[in-house]
Amino acid sequence: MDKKILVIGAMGQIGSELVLELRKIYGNENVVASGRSSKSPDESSKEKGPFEVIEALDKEQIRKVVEKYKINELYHLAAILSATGEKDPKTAWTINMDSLINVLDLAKEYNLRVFWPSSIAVFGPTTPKKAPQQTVLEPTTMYGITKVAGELLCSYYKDKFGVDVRGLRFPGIISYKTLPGGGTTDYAVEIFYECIKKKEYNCFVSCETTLPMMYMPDCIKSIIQLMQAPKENLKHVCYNVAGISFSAKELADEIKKSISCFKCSHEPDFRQKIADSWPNELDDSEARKDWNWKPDYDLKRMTADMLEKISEKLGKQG
Ligand code: AKB
Repeated sequence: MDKKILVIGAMGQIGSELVLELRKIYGNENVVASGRSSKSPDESSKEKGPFEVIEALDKEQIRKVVEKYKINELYHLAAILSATGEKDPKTAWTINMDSLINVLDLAKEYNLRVFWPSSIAVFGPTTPKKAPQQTVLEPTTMYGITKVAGELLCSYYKDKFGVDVRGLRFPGIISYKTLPGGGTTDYAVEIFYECIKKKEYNCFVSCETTLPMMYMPDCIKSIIQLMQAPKENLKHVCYNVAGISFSAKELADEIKKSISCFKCSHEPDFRQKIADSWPNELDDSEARKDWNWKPDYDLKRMTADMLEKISEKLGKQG
């Protein structure tokens, strides 16, 4: 059957790049992008294919689009991330959970295959620092709580109603096209912009803070591969996927190899506590075994590409 795809949250960091890739694979007209507002900083998703305004808390609005385009696959990317979630935990709970249950209900009704991103935020201080696939999930952030509850909800809909829902526990995602918004791992993107613009960056986590990260091309590849995998190969609803783990200092040092005058200082704020509660690394052996996952980018390759692309974007030479 031909895919008819809807992406909710298409204007965000992952959505803006995922829509382009899905349109390349499945055809522009078969991928409907959607965002909360018709006014968006990124016009490219609208120019090349269908675009609809969707507020993910409004189930009937999603239903109308599912019916209009005869959607059979839905990517639900709209969410409040960890740092913003700590400022307004109740709103984070409402947006993350109510939108997910809306999507899962519609998936049950219209037989949709669903992609939903989980996160390393499902882990907490009691998780081993190299987080296994199956381990203790005791997060200390509201965002993490919504991701654990979301994983359980996805499993419930899969087991009870047969919904084909698939998820990935993403590390911090590094990219240059669309900025991340409100996450703890955002420093790993900000550092590149500040380096190109000012040759200095005051990082909001300590130099030894080490977190799992992933470059956007690997993130997009992991989503596409998971969604194309035969259903019978998938043993978990949400898989650990690893990319690159490095400390803030290791990242700054790698940048200095290209821009020797770059200076990185550290002034930890409330996000340090969130970062400290997360693992340093992910064990993604189950993803490798079940659907052949393997990332392409290491720290060196990712850093070189980010510096080149952001210099181009800002019209400066590194
Ligand atoms: C965040 O920092 O909140 C996100 C995440 C790791 O899910 N980037």
